[in-house]
Amino acid sequence: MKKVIATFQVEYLQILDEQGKIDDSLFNELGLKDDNIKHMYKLMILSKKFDDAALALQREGRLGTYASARGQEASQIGSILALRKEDFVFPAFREIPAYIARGMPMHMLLQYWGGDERGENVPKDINMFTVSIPVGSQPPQAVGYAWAAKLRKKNIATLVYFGDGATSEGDFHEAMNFAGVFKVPCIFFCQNNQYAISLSREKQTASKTIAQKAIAYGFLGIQVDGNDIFAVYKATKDALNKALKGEGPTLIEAYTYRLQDHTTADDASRYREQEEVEEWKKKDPIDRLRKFMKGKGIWSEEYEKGLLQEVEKKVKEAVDKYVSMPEANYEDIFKYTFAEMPWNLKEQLEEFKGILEGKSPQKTEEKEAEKKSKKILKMLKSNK
Ligand SMILES: Cc1ncc(C[n+]2csc(CCOP(=O)(O)OP(=O)(O)O)c2C)c(N)n1
Repeated sequence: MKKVIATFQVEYLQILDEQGKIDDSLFNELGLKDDNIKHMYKLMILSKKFDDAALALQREGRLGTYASARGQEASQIGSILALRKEDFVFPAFREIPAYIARGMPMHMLLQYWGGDERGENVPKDINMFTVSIPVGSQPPQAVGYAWAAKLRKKNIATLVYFGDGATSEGDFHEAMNFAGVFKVPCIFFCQNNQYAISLSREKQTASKTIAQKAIAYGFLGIQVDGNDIFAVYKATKDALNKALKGEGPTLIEAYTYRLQDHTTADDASRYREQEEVEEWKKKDPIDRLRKFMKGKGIWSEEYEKGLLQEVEKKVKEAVDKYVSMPEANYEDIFKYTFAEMPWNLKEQLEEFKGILEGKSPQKTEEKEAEKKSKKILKMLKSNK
């Protein structure tokens, strides 16, 4: 006998199209006031201006490298604004707009990309974890946090950001499986920006969508237009409400595009066509929201001018603060890794101090070996 025992479908959500036209009934459901929309727009512009400043600083040699989030502002700001302050967020490394929207001091973001560990000392009230460079390492942490919250009967959810590339990591699948089985209040938020450095989405996975991966783990996966801030906002709000009702996780695939290079160390023109980039520029999330606001009568040239002045001032203050900070202490690299420094890190710190004082590690090791052999000799002699 043969019969179909499972079928599935994946929903796609768009509320605001590329021309700035809205699906009225879906939009009205959101209950967003004009001020809420202006707030969204302001955060997107602020993120974009910060991005421009960071790229300029990197070119001047004042930042080590930088991972631009240009093009992904709607995905990040739409999702983070749908959460409550107490919901805890786990970023990957491209979540600058999300950090900004949560109120992270912007000079600290520059410190991080400038190699200064003080930038990783995220203020407690931001409720956001530190940057995760190892791809896919943060979903298990987000699931663990959410599970702990559930066991402690705390009414909070977590949201974890990751890219399409991270979905090929084992950690992602372990986290998804665990979340499905234990119904943890975790929102998996994949920014499918079409590339993992030079690897295209088609080469990343044979699945038609990333959203459908949730089905294998027993929960809902949805694809949203990641350049539509309202669709992202709705999908995240729905996922949050579901999580808080005890109905478990959701995977949201935000279908978007990275407009810049992977990082400043990359040259995207080596693996993607300029025509493709130009096509995606037409879908720019900021331009789209502006078109909508203009049609609604809540945007004007005058308003934009005032906004730009306000935002540029904020970015300049952050840059000035960053460049005038006292130099970082090398001990910070060791200090900000664990709440309490473990013995092996203490040893490394001491060794590093020694190097700075002019003792080469080899010399230190040789001295240690000499000390040990003298001790053994002494023991052997005393045994005789
Ligand atoms: C475990 C691991 N492998 C490889 C890398 C090198 N690396 C850094 S970013 C990246 C691509 C990540 O792509 P994706 O998850 O789609 O995120 P995106 O960069 O597109 O935001 C890779 C392979 C790394 N940081 N960690």
